[in-house]
Amino acid sequence: MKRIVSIQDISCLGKCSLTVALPIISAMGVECSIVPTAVLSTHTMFQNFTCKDLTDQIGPIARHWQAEKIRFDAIYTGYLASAEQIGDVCDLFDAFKTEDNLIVVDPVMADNGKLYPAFGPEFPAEMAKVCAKADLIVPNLTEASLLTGLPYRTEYDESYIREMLQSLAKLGPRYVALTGVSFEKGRLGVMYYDQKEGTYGSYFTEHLPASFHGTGDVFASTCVGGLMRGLPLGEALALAADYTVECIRLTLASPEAKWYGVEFESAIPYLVKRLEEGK
Ligand code: PXL
Repeated sequence: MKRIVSIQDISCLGKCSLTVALPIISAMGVECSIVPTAVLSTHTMFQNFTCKDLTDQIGPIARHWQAEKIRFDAIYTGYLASAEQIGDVCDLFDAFKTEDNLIVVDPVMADNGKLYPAFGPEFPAEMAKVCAKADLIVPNLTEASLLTGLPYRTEYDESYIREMLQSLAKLGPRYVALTGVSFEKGRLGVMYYDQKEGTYGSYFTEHLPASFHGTGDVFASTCVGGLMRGLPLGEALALAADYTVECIRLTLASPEAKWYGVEFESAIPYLVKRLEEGK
């Protein structure tokens, strides 16, 4: 069985980050170790959330694992709690990177044109250092704009997305997948770029008329799980997009769920079936 480590926060309520990554990656038949970057009462879209930053645990956890000669098939980072812990996360990458494992960075920090409340304007430059060490990054358009300095647009064409992908690739990662891309009303998806081969790909699916918290984490977790199950990047991204849409579809009936995340649990049988069909 493949083993990965996911580095992101525990939001105790409001399905996102580790409370989403763990069950999804486990359901995909991949062992998921964790390094919690912080413990929060809820994600940061709630008012008055509590947050205990766990920066001081990252180094000791990594050193213990090194002493135990632990190896990971992938390292997957999501929400990092502070600029202070960026150096520790980069050190962990250096400690566990091998010739054949994969570093996947979801540079979680912003959406809809705005940084998340816990981050200051210096944070995107710090996140760029994490992206520089990745094999694959999966930003949304807001994060991509903050990482590259290119303008954030809600109306664009394919040349803007290609420019964004190339600019992101200059940060370092071989593969870049931009999420939340839409060239046509009613269709939403992902466009990706392989810097080494100079090739592009895309996958679009239904754009359902709702947005829920935590869907970026559902997408990234599924993509990592798919890659670990041996899917090529384009298929892992397509599975991630399809599963995310399925989760949203199942959640549409309860619109009060907006800040509480999607019903990814109910869609797990769909995910497992898709994996089985791909064999
Ligand atoms: O879903 C991304 C995410 C993860 N963790 C925390 C967040 C957010 C987005 O707001 O606040 C704590």
